[in-house]
Formats: sequence, structure tokens, C-alpha cells
Amino acid sequence: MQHRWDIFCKVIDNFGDIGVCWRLARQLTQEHRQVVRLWVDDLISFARIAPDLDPHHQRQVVQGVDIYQWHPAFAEVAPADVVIEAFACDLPEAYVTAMSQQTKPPVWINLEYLSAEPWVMQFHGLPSPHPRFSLTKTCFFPGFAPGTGGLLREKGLVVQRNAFDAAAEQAFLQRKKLPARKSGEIRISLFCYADAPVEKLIQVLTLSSIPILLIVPQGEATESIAAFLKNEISQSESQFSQGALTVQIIPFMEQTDYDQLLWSCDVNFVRGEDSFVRAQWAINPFVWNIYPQTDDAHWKKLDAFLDLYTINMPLEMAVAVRDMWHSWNGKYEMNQHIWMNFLRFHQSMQRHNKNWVSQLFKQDDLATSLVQFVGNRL
Ligand code: TRH
Repeated sequence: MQHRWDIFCKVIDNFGDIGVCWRLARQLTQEHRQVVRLWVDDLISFARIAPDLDPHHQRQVVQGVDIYQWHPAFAEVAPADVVIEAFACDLPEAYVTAMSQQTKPPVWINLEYLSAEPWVMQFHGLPSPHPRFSLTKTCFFPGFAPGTGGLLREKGLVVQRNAFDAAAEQAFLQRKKLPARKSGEIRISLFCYADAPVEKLIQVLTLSSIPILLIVPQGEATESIAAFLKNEISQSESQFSQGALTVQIIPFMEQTDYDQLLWSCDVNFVRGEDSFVRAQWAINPFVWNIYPQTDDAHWKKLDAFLDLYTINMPLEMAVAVRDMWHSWNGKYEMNQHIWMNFLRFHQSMQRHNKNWVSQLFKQDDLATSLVQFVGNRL
């Protein structure tokens, strides 16, 4: 059944919040034929991952999604049938009041951050009554295990991923002005936070006995690389080499192109939430830079995922993954041994990742879970 949805998104500091909301909005519109309004407070950040969007327009339709600039002075609007408050972003007071005045109150969902921690299963779907109005908000947790809301995954993803053969890869590389593959070369994509040990990684990669191409979309990592190599990277595209390593700085890509970059690289360094999930769909070995939290809560989150992800791995491989991820997140210093030991398992890790992904596919995707949840309530 078709319903009207309002998704509210505040861009906190990065691209993850809008990355998730944008994917969800498109999926609800295109796959589930829902009518979606997406309210976003920062259209400039949004336009970096969706270049079709004009950040100067207060309202526009992109890929079937009705996008609105969300201003602090929120104009009166009639609430939709379903209201998604992404990552506890706090709905405008006037909007909540209007929700409470509907004859049939909207289904109100707080879409939470992704975590593999076991408590998520207990909290997923819990109602939270509003203190003043007769409205109930439900906490909806994405997750990796049955009993959670699942992960964002488009219907056509497998078909698209499988169709990405050598010719499609070549076409992608040409379109993005990336060098063609050299035989025996390892390709790595790098997306991480400012405090990831990028200099250490570069030192280690330059010592490789096989050529390495490190592809870095512009951002925090490019600044660290420039600082480390004392090389001014002022233009949007740049390439430089040291030892076996060639670093290619590329412009930040459109979200769907970034997916293809992940498919085309042998190893992907990803971060946060959305790129971390996309790296899993890409099958290739990946290293996660988790979003750092002040109280160190991210370590529990990182280890909870590692526990799940490595459960069926041979012990040696699981240790190699854990060492690489822990050192990349600063638990101890990364060195060549850790990197080489991780790389040693490349092929078997790809096989493992295929199984991991098949297991995740047994669960409904997040958009489908939301549509089902809503369908039972409206
Ligand atoms: O940008 P992030 O660090 O976002 C984070 C996390 O979501 C974190 O949980 C949250 O608390 C914090 O923001 C506020 O990393 P993430 O989640 O991977 O989001 C990046 C998005 O940017 C993702 O949708 C992929 C997209 N992207 C592109 O579209 N083009 C690119 O070139 C790159 C590198 C990424």
C-alpha cells in the first residue's frame, strides 16, 4: 500500500546521516512506490554525495524524492502517514503538535545508528510514549542479526554487482579518469577519519614488493597524505608515487559511483556506517575505521561486529582481521607484518565475505522491514 512518508535528517558532521537517509528515501520511492518527502538541514553536504541536487533550491524532486531544505523556523505542514526521525534528530515542535492533532496519528519511527551489539535485538521495536501527547515513537535499529531492522540493500544490488565484469570495470575507470589495471597490481580505496594512521599505512605500502594503487577520494585522508608526503595537493585530481605505491587522489564521488569504486578495489578502507555496509556488499576484504566516540564506546561496537563477522573464520584469519582493524583504529601501532598477514588471507577472506553476505541476505533489508512494520500499523 502506498503511504506518505516524511524523513527528517540533520547532518551532524559527516556524510553518514544523509548517506543513509538518501538511500532509504530512494529505496522507499523506487522499490516500494511510497511517496517520500526528505527534510535535510544541510543541502551543501547532501549535494556532495548527490550532485543532481541544487543546494540553493528550497524544494526539488530528485530521483522521485521530494527534497526540502529543513530550516530552524519550520513552516506549518500537514504531517505524513509515516514519520522517520533519523538518528534522534529532534522533530520541529510545531510538527509534533500537528502530529498529535491528526485523527489517526502517524507512525513515528526513530531510525537508530547501526550496531552489532547484542542489546540491539532487545531494543529494536521498543515503543517510547511521548510525555505530553498521545503519540508513540518506535526505536528502529538496523542490524546484522535476525530480530533487528536489517541493513540498507537495494533489490537490484546483486544483479548490478554481478554485472560489474572486467568490461564494466574498465568503463567505470575510464569514466572516472582512473588508471587501467596493471597486471599483478593491488588496488585499495581509502576513506577514513583524520586520526587513522594513514602515514603508517603509506610507509607500509611503499615497502610492498608488488605495485599498489591507493585511491583516495578527497577528504580528511588526503590532507594527512599531503601533510605526510609534504606534497601540496591543491587541484582536485592528483597522483604521486613512492616505492611500490602510487597514490591517486580523486574528487569525492556520487554515492552510486562510490559503490562501484568499492567493487573495483581489492581492499577497501571504509568508515562510519554507510560505507562500512557498502564494503560488505562489495565482497572484497575491507578494513573499518569506526566513528570515534568520546567515552570509547566505539570499541565495544567494533568488537561486537568483529565477533559476529569472524565467528566462522579460521582462527588465523580472524586474528589477522582483528589485528588489522585494531591497529587501524589506534589500539596499537600498525606495521608491515600486520598488513602482510591481513593480505595473505585475501582470497579466503573473499570466500568468507560471500558466505557472510549470503547470511545477511536471509534477513529483510531495512526499507522492506520498515514498510512491513508500517503496513501492520496503518
Ligand atoms: O561520513 P561518515 O563518517 O558518516 C558518519 C557515520 O554515519 C557515523 O555513524 C555518524 O555518527 C557520523 O557520520 C555523524 O561515514 P559513512 O557512514 O560511511 O558515510 C559516508 C557516505 O558518503 C556514504 O553514504 C558513502 C558516501 N561517499 C560518497 O558518496 N562518495 C565518496 O567519494 C565517498 C568516499 C563516500
